[in-house]
Amino acid sequence: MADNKERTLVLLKPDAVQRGLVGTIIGRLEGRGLLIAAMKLIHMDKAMASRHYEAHVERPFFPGLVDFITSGPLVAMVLQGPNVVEMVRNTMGATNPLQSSPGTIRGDLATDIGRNLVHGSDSLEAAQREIALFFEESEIVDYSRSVDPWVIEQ
Ligand code: D4T
Repeated sequence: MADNKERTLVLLKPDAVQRGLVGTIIGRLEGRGLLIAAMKLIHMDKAMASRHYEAHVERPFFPGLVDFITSGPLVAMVLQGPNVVEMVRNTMGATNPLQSSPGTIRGDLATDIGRNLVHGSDSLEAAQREIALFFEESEIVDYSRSVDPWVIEQ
C-alpha cells in the first residue's frame, strides 16, 4: 500500500493569483482528496526563485521564468497523500498547456508555457528540497481527517 504521508510542494503561481483562480485550483486539488498540510501567500525574491529553479539556470527561458515567478505573490502549499507527486502532476497536466489534456488544470485554464498557473514537485526528493525552501518544519501540520477512510482504503 502507498505511503499516505507522502508530501509534495505545490505553487499557485502569480498568474493564478492575478487571474483569481486560486480557489478554483485549490478546489481541484482538494477535490481529489489530497490533504493540505501547509499553505501561505508569499512574494518570492530573485534569490529564492533562483534556488527554486536552480535546475534551469542555464536554460534560455530562465531569466523570464525568474521575472515571472517574482512578479507578484503566489500561494505555496504542501499537499499530502498516497502517490501525491504523481497525483498532483496528473491533475496539473503537461507543462506546456498546448499538450495538457482537457480536464487538467493547465488543459482547462492555461494557454502559454510561461504562464502555466501551477507548479508541483517532480519527485519525492525534489519535494523534500522544495518544501524546505518554502516552509519551516513547524509550519507543516500533521493531522488526519475523519473523511480519510472514505478517500483512502485503510
Ligand atoms: P513547474 O516547475 O512550473 O511545475 O513546471 P514543470 O516541472 O512542469 O516543468 P519544468 O520544470 O520543465 O519547467 C519549469 C518552468 O519553466 C517554464 N518553462 C519551461 C518555460 O517558460 N519555457 C520552457 O521552454 C520550459 C521548458 C514553465 C515551467
